[in-house]
Amino acid sequence: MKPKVEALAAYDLPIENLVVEPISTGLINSTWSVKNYHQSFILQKVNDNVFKNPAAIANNIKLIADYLSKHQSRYLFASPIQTKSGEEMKYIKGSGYYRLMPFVENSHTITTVEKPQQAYEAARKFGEFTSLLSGFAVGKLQTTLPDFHNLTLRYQQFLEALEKGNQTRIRESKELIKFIKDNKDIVEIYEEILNDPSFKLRVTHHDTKISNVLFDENNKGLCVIDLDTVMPGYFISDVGDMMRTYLSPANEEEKDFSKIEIREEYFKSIWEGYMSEMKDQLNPEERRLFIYSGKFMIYMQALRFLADHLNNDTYYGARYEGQNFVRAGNQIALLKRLIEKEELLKSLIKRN
Ligand code: GN1
Ligand code: MG
Repeated sequence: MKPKVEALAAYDLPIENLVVEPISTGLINSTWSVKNYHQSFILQKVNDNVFKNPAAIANNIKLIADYLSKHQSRYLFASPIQTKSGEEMKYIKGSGYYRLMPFVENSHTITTVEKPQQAYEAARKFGEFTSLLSGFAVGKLQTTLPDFHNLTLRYQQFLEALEKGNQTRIRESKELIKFIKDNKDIVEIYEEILNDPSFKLRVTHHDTKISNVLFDENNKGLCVIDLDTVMPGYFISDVGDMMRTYLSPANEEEKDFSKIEIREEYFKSIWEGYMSEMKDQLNPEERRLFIYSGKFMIYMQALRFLADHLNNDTYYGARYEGQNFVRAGNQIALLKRLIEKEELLKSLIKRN
């Protein structure tokens, strides 16, 4: 049996009539749509090279589902379906961990942000997720990816790649390497945050790209999905990745960097949407670093892509020679444009 079929057979479904189609999204996990005559599901394979402890994911999702059903029963939450033997995931030897979720009826996802309203809705939903869980003891969540957004460690890994990595690639990346080193103050601010008691650890999604929000027919946000990286974190991770992925009309794969820009009205929408749910939770010290969030996440992504390029693409893989070099250059171009507009963006949210 093929691994996918074997995984589906673990569930209480008539597998004969299932139509399984791949849904292309992330770089890390694989996702399929699974349908029969009456029902639709989402099947996902968790990349266990990256997530070494998939049981921690299942555990976290269950804790959150239980909390929300008790305290926020109206919140729509797509919990994974249990297998016939009551497991949250099915392990297929030689392949990995699979899980099945119900497809939320009348929902759709989008892959690019083309209207400020979409940025607003997504930011509102990610803010709501954290805010609804503000009474949940965040320490109960297990860390599904240790040091995922630990910028200090990411910087060290980048320095290691400079020592041990592909020498030719290191020589060719001189300018990008210099930019990363010249902007190390972004790492230093992160380290100040770690030592600042006003920065709170909250339930944080850590992957706030637009395709992780379900929208309804009227393009209102329904709920957030893909909860693998939900763990204790700082708000800068969620707001920062929204800035990284919603502000520019061109995404991280774009080779023509002249298409990368910062759209101010989208920035304002992220602020308004997020604050509509989080204004009572973020304190002034945190708010002061709202724009820093974007710099933090873009810089970290640039660094990760570049380090991976220098390490011969062992983490992200590459569909063409130099893909991670292009991605790193793209993120650096985005960061430069954000820095150019920083004062203007500050003025947009100053009165709020
Ligand atoms: C990965 O899984 P996916 O593709 O949404 C990565 C993120 C990066 C992103 C860049 C577990 O996310 O941190 O921001 O690629 N996730 C992991 O596209 O490494
Ligand atoms: Mg993800």
